[in-house]
Amino acid sequence: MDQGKNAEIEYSLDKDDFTIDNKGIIYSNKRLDADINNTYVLTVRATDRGDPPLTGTATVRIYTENKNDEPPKFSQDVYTPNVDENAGPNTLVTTVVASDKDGDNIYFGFVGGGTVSGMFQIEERTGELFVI
Ligand SMILES: [Ca+2]
Ligand SMILES: [Ca+2]
Ligand SMILES: [Ca+2]
Repeated sequence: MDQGKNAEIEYSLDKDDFTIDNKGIIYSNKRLDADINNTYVLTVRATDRGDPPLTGTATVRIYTENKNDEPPKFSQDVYTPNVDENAGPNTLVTTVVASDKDGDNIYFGFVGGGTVSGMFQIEERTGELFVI
């Protein structure tokens, strides 16, 4: 085993989003967002102070764990379907569409609760809005 200077190791890595200190501890420089990127692959390098200096490398693969930090978003703020005035029961009025960046399942309902509002019913899973 090397003593003194040769035993001192300098660490570096190849991504700006992370820093490595002189003990080899890796820190993130920014908030990681699993919804944008759930894997970060870093190449870490250790260099000794020998003459000549020698280096070793390793790959660090970081998986970010998804949390439910994104609300569902509708495809439109306002939907303006037209329905025939004589539309009978079970007429499809429109389908509302929402997506969730976390990949969560989405359930539809009316504000105030429930899937029925006046003459209309919304399908909880599909977002289809019917006359009832
Ligand atoms: Ca997020
Ligand atoms: Ca998330
Ligand atoms: Ca979500």
